[in-house]
Amino acid sequence: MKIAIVCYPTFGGSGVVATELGIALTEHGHEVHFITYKQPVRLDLISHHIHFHEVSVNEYPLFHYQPYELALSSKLVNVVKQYGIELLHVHYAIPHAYAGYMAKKMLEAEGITLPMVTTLHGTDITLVGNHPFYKPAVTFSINKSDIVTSVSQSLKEDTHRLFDIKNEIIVVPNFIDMEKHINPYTDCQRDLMAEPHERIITHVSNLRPVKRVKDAIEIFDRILKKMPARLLIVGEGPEKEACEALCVEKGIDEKVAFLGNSNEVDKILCFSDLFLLPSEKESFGLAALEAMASGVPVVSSNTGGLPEVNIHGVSGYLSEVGNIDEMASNAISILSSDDTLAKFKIQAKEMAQRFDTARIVPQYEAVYEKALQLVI
Ligand code: GMT
Repeated sequence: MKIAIVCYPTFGGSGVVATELGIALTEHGHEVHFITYKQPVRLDLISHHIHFHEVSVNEYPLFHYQPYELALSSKLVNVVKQYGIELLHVHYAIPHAYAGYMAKKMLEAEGITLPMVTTLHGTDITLVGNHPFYKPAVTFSINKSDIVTSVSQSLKEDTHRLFDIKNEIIVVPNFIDMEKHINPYTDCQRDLMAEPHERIITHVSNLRPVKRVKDAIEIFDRILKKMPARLLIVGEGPEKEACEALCVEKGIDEKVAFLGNSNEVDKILCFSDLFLLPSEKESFGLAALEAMASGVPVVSSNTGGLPEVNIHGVSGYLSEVGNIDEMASNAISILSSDDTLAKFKIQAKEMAQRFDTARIVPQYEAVYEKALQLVI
């Protein structure tokens, strides 16, 4: 099948999932065309079945806001016609489902039928999409999608609660290639980051307020009072400065490393003992799944889709959002004994197996088949 994928090309989970999906689809014999404003960060274009089409928006002084949706829908029309695309899969409703629907209608006027699958990822529904500025357009474009999927049961329920959605929402969870997480590193280079007796605790996110990175620092501070440890914070975002200041204020700044955005998260996870994800909202928590796949237990909040991923008492622990004391005591209970830590590491990996690429990508292929049938 010739599939066009529209996504955000950044480090965000939705872009990562879209990219990994595209790559996996080419391994199943499909031809995939990524259409976005920059080459996705996880895409290295090594296969001739993968194409990347850049959407450019010309600056024009009249425009206070550049019309990206217009450029995207025009690009979609051109790519669909030039390459004979059979199906469009848009990740993240805003503005991709909207632009996709416009492209679909423009093509329809030329006698070309293009089924559109929209995957909802989280903030497009729970944070941004339900703002009155966007809600009518988001509701419209979700309802006009041929098939809608969500990355967790929790996000499906949130979508029905927050929007008047007429069509069925199919849950297709995010996934991880477990084969790539059979630890390929003989030497994790742990000694670059910590002393042998220190536990390594990691947090990976876009450092936005919704991630509650300061809670992660508070949890780490409590762990540090019980055992030697290091905290690695991976990612860039608006909370970074305030978090750095909090570490200085607590006198723990020498124990915390801010590593910035990284394409080598798996290498960092390779030597991590525990992953912290105390988010306010999290439709799925791909970062938690990536940690689990690397055998890193997760202490997280119990918001959104996290309980579907991180299993309490098995792959880690869940607590109410903001319950820093409980999260710290759960972290300490995992980290205090080598045996307990080893048990949680094994169990984290086992729980990640449920989301192996081999199990989930065929679910997307089934969705595509269904979408094709719908428009015949
Ligand atoms: O977490 C973010 O702020 C980024 C956001 C995105 O759109 O890339 O992540 C969302 O989609 C991910 C992939 O499906 C999910 O794993 C994240 O849980 C979800 N984030 C939120 O719901 C806050």
